[in-house]
Amino acid sequence: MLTLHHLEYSQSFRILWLLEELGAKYDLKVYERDPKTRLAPADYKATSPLGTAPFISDGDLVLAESNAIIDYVLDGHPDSTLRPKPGAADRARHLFWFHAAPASLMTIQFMDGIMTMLQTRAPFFARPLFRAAFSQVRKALIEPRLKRIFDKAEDDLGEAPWFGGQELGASDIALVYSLYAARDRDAFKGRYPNIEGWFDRVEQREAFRRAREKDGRESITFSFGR
Ligand SMILES: N[C@@H](CCC(=O)N[C@@H](CS)C(=O)NCC(=O)O)C(=O)O
Repeated sequence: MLTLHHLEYSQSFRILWLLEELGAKYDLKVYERDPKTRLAPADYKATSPLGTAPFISDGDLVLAESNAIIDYVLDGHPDSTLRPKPGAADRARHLFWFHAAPASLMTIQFMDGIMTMLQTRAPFFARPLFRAAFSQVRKALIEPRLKRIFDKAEDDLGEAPWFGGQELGASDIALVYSLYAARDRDAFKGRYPNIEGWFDRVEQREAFRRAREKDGRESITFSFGR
């Protein structure tokens, strides 16, 4: 039986939602973050191949990396519509958003998070210097890149309801954590109506609601400022 090792407030929420969408049979093990470091606890780090969340175990297999897990799980559900097949109209759109999620969007958000962390953890007297330097980097690199991604998301969701195209896809699941993280920081309000509509559609899905219930936390995402 496949076991999802789910770390609270983490990217492993994607896999929880995926498994619920598929109606898959699985065991769920939920781990709390270390109260001091806010990282994964020691027993999680000891078993996860990269020390990160998510990871799954399935018999002798232990697998990390969200998108590798999504592909592995979907290989076991060949009739699922979550991955448009080669040649399908939505195939390229699926590939783009499925890969943009970790490669372009998450990377930038992670850099931004690290800067927030450095800013809040720097010695008090050094904080203004950090803030000034990071503000430059945010203006020159982080904000324009995020804007390009969100503008494209807004355009694409004007053409079809899901990142996967006409149907919910694995790309929607791959993007969910990043988009909630951005929404938690007020990235969309009033300026991105199609993205806001996507959140409404996501939250109407029974499987998403079940995943939220099993997760049991007040928010999906982790805040680096916490
Ligand atoms: N590229 C990886 C990123 C994994 C990752 O950074 N996960 C975070 C959770 S949001 C984590 O494990 N944080 C806790 C820690 O580093 O101890 C994936 O998509 O699975």
